[in-house]
Amino acid sequence: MKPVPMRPLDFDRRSEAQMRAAAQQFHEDIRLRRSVRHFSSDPVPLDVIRTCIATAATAPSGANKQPWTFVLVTDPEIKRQIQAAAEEEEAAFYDHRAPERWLRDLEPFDTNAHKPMLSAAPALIAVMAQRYGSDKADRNYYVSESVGIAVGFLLAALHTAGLVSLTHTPMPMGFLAKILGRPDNERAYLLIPVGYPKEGCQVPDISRKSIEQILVER
Ligand code: IYR
Repeated sequence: MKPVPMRPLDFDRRSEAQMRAAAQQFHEDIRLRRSVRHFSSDPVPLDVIRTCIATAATAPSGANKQPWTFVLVTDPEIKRQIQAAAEEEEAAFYDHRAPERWLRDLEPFDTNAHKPMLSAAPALIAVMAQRYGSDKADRNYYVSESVGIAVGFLLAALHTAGLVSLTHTPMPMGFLAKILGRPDNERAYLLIPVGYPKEGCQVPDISRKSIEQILVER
């Protein structure tokens, strides 16, 4: 293998005051992001979503394999098929698959097997993780870590652009690759409805853990 050519890093060192202000501003903005379950059907500018997906694709990944595909779904008939298949899995989850404790933990979130947001939201992004590349010998590494980081970038980009989203994980998600006609190396990782909140949209009044609860310094 020949070494990758190197080039200078594009980096402007900021003053500490600039760093503090930038860190604080990003925190103040991203803390307002919430998972939204009630979507308006207003159309969204798809070029904005494409730019957010391009942002996701700047994420670091194992050996720079970029083991992800983002399927942007806006076709009402495909959204309807996805909703029907997701609701079938979710019905089994809420009816008998989920252990008692799991259902109790979900109670504050007012979730159930009905997923109208999958048709109502103007766009769905199906995030696919590539288990391997062009063939099985073309290995990918740290796939779930890599795709998870890319999704973090995506959620932040969507929020920054002024859109709301939901990280939806119907289980199992095998139906997605099938409906979307994805190749065998791809597995559905997350399904993300994107759009505007429905008028009067409510979200659970929950808080995040404090910095003292989550930060250990040594
Ligand atoms: N996938 C189900 C259940 C669900 C599970 C967890 I963990 C959540 O944080 C939310 C929902 C559903 O989408 O309803």
